[in-house]
Amino acid sequence: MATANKNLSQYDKSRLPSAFSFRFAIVKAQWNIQVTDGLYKGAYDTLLDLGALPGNIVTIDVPGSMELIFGCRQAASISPPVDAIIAIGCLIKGETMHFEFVSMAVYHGLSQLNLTLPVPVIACVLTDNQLEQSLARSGGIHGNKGVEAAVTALQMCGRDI
Ligand code: DLZ
Repeated sequence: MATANKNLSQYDKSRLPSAFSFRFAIVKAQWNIQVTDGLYKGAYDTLLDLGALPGNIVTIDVPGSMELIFGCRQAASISPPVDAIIAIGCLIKGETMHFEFVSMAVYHGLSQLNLTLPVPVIACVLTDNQLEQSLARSGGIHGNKGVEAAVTALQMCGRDI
């Protein structure tokens, strides 16, 4: 899982389907907005680059990463339906156990959604010790995890349950 010294943002467009006919939701947490803005831009621009239409990308803002779970449930019920949902958040470790509890709860909640919703939910939630690590992965020296999430979302589109 280590990503040190790797740029995560490279993808080979020729090996991916077009996103033209698919609809996406991006659910974005406002905490650590500097980071989630960068992740959002990476995901949004990549979906466009892969052929998605701007009108087929729905954005839902939620306060913090804990609320991503509910936001994704909301996204799964919009009409016309979306084909994939990207959850964007950034959790940064503080001095208490809060980080551990929230990180576990968020990833557990998003996993549960993948077991219950008819649409895939892609987790793009950074869990870092320091802000600098998150900045490096949201458009910095380690690329942009939002780009990776958009590619993953496209790869998960069109799969019937
Ligand atoms: C409360 C809190 C803290 C301390 N840290 C973060 C964080 O680093 N990243 C994040 O996305 N959200 C944080 N939150 C807010 C919680 O996700 C949530 O919004 C509140 O606990 C209210 O449910």
